[in-house]
Amino acid sequence: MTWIGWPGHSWAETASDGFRVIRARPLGPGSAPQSPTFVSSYDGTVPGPTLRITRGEDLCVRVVNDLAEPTSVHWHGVRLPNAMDGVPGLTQAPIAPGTSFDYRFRPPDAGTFWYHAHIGAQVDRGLYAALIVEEAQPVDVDRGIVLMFAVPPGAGGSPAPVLVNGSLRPDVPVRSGERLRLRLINATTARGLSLKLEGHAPWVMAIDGQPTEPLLAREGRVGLGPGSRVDLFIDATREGGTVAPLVEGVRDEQPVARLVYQRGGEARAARRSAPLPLPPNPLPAGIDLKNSLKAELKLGNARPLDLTGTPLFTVRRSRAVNLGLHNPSGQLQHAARCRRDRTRCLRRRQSRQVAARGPSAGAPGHRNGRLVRGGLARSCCTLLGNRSRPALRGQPTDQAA
Ligand SMILES: [Cu+2]
Repeated sequence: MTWIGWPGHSWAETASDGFRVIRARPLGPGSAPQSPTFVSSYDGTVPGPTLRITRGEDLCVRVVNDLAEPTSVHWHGVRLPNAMDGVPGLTQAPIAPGTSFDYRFRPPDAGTFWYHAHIGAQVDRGLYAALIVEEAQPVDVDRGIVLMFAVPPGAGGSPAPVLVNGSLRPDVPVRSGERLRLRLINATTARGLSLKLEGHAPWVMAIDGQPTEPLLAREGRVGLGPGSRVDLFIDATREGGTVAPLVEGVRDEQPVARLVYQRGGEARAARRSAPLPLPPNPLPAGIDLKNSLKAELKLGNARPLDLTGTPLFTVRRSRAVNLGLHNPSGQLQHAARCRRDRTRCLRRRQSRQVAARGPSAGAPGHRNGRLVRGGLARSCCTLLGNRSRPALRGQPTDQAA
């Protein structure tokens, strides 16, 4: 699989000890921001450089802080040692201006992840980028494309505009006949997305970095909660010179990007056969519910998280936790996320229904978190070997339930 560069992406510099160096720095007049609203960046672009490794390799990143304020980096969705999780004041000291911090870990899972600053609103100001862990085995696609969705800070309008890879309504060049792997990343902190690619029938291949049985997204529509990722396979069946809009929203659809077929290609009448599932990651297939710890959590209004306070519960490593998530508001849906661990929704729906509502609405499989509409939802979280404090994080989204 080859990667065709995207404006704004760059490759990180490598230090003599093999660490890739990433600089958190202000986005000055000399840099090339695609949106004037971002003020910070990794290496001068928003999003920052896409990091790619193959499963089984160590990720070695030296984050240099060239900002005037402290920062730290969180690796969203990756199961990793506690000390690498990037939560200032809990898992590490903040990286002071003019200093650096070395992150080194071996992600156990292949998939689509992302990294971002973990202090205040730095992520919304431009400190985010993609982390791709490639499968060790070849995957049957011609090309991979990362699409990161964000809302520019201070954006007005209802709904606020959605940027794709830092740009407003960019064109994504494609060739007739190729099978693409689209890695969609919702890099917003509070905006759920409902995305639809006109004229194509995407296969949903992975959700939150974990492979799922390939399933056709009904009407080409997929849902992504804040922070979520979906991997799609798309057969580019149209002829050269045509365009296919990618739209966002359910009632008020707005175009956020376009697939632009390069000229000269012939349309493919037949789609390729259904893809094989992506190779599995090392996660347990079953959950021991009988011996699980039952806990309930009420999702209240957003308030500062006291990471050093009394834990919600304490549980032996590897024991399953059967967690009821209660959203009393009935109005807003909440995004709940289990950090450094995976959760699994207990109420399975038929895949056809799942496709109709978008895959993140309740597809079976391991996830980072889920959206909780008014009422009670139940998720199961198995602590898979982090001798640490996985954090549950919930916040209201800006979508009505
Ligand atoms: Cu995150």
